[in-house]
Amino acid sequence: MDIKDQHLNLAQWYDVIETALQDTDAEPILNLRDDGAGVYDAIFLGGGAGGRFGAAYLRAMGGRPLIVDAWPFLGGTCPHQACVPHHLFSDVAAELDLWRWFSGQLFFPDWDPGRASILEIIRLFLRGRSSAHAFMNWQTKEQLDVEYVLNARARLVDAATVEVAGRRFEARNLVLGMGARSRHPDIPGMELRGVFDFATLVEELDYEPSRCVVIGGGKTSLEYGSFFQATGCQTVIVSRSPLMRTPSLHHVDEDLRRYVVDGMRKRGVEILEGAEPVAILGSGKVERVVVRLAGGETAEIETDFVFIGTGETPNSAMARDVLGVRVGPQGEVLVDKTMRTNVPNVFAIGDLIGAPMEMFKARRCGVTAAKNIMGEAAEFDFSEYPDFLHTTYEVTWVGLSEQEARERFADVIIIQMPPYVEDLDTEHLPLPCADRTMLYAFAKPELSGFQKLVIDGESRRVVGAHHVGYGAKDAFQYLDYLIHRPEGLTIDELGNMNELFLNPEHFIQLSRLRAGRSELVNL
Ligand code: COM
Repeated sequence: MDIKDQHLNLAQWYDVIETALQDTDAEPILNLRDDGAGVYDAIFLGGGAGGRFGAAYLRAMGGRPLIVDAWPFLGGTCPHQACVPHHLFSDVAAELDLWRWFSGQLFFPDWDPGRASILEIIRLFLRGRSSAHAFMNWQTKEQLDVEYVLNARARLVDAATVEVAGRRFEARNLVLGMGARSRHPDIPGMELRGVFDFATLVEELDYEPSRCVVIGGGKTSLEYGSFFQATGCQTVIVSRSPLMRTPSLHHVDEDLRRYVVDGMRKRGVEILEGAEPVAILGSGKVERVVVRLAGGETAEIETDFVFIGTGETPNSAMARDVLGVRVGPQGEVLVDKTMRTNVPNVFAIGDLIGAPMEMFKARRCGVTAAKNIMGEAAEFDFSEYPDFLHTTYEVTWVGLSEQEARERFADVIIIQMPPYVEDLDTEHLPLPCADRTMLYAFAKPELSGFQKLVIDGESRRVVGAHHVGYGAKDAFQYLDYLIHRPEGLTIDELGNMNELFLNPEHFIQLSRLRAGRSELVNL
C-alpha cells in the first residue's frame, strides 16, 4: 500500500492500522520518496520511541532517514502493549484505591468488585490504542517528513543494506532499535492457559481473573500487581529479592521502599520475598503455583492467573549473527555514549542496549545517534537517570538515596515528611498533603504519602529527592536537570523558587524553612 501521495486523516489511519493488525496478510505500508531510491543517511530498524525520535531529529537536521518496522504503526511497544496500558492501569488503580478506602462514605458508593473488571479496562485500552498509533503515523509523515516502511519484517543484509517488503534499501548508517521481549522463568507450566506477561495480557486475556500470582519483584511486578489487587483480584507477589531491590532499580531509598511496600500490604497484597516459583500446575489452565519459600519449605498457591514480571531480553540475535555486533551477558547490544556499536556506522538504541528499558532513554538514544550521524558530536549517559513507578501511588526518585549519600558525604541533612523525630506520634499526621492526597490526609492520614530530600550539608547541595504520592514526577524531571548540573542546586536556591500553593512534592516550602540557617540541620 503506497501512501506517499495520500494524505490520510486520523480516522483513515485508524482503519488502516486496525485492518493490518487483524489481517496477517495485509500488505506493507510504504511512505517513500523517489520510491526509496538513493542512499539514506540512516535506516532506523525499529520505529519505536528511539527510532521515531531519532529519525525525526535526523530529518530536522537536514538528513534523510528511513524507518522500517514490522508493526503497521510507529511508536513501538510503548503505546501498544507496555507503557501506555500500564499508565491506564495505574490511573485506574489510583481511582479504585479511593473507592475501596472510602466505600460507602461521602459520595462513594459501596465497593462493588463486580464493577472493577481487569478485562473491561483491557478492552477499553484495545478500543483506543490505535488512535495513538494513527496519530504517530500521521505526524511522522505529514509533519516530520520522515519516510517509512511499516507492517513488514526486515532482514539485515549487511551494515549498509536492509531488505524489507521485497526490496533492498541502502544507507550510510544503520540505527538498530529492535527492542526487547519478556524474559520468562524456566519452570514447568509456563505454557498453561492463564500465564501472561505485559504483552500477552493485553493481547490474550479473555476471562476475568479472580486471584493472581505475580512473579518478580521489580517495577513491572509492583505496577501490575498493584492494579490487579486494586480491582479486587487477590494478588500474591513472589520475588527472590526484596521488592524494589532488583538489580534494574537503583538509588531506591530504604524509607521510601518501606512506605511503598507497607502501603501495598495495607491494601491486601501478599508479598513473599526470598521466594522462588518452582512450577505452575493445572490441567490445561493454571490452577496452582508451587513456590519455595524463604525458609526452604514449599507452598502451593491457588490461582487462575499468573503474571510474569521477571524482566526483558533484548532482540539482538539478528544483529549479532549478521553484523557481528558485540552483545553483553543479557543479550544487550554494547554501545558507547554516542550509541556506536563495535561495527563502523552501526548504532544501537533503546531497549536493545539493555536497562533501563524506558521510553525516555530510547528517545534520547535515538536523538544522540542522529546527531552523531549528522556530524554533531553528542553523548548520552543514562546511568544517573531519575526513575519512577506506580503502585496506587506515583513513586518517584532522583539522585542518591540517604544511605548512598552517607557513604559519600560526611554531613548529610534530611528534610522529610512526616519528619523523623524519635517518639513523636507522626502516624496520624496528615502530611504531606497535596493534589490528589487531600482526601487521604483528612480521613486516612497514614496513606497521604512520604517525601525525603537529601542534602550535602557542607556544599548545601541537594543530592537526592524521593517521593510517594502524586505530582512529583513532573517536577523531578526539572530537578534532575538542576541537581546534575556541574554547579548543582543548593537548598538556598530551591527555597528561593516560587511555589504554586500546596506543592510539598517540589520541596520548595520545606527547603525555605531551613535555608535561613548557616548550619543546616534535619527537618
Ligand atoms: C510514545 C511513542 S507512546 S513515541 O516515543 O512518541 O514514538
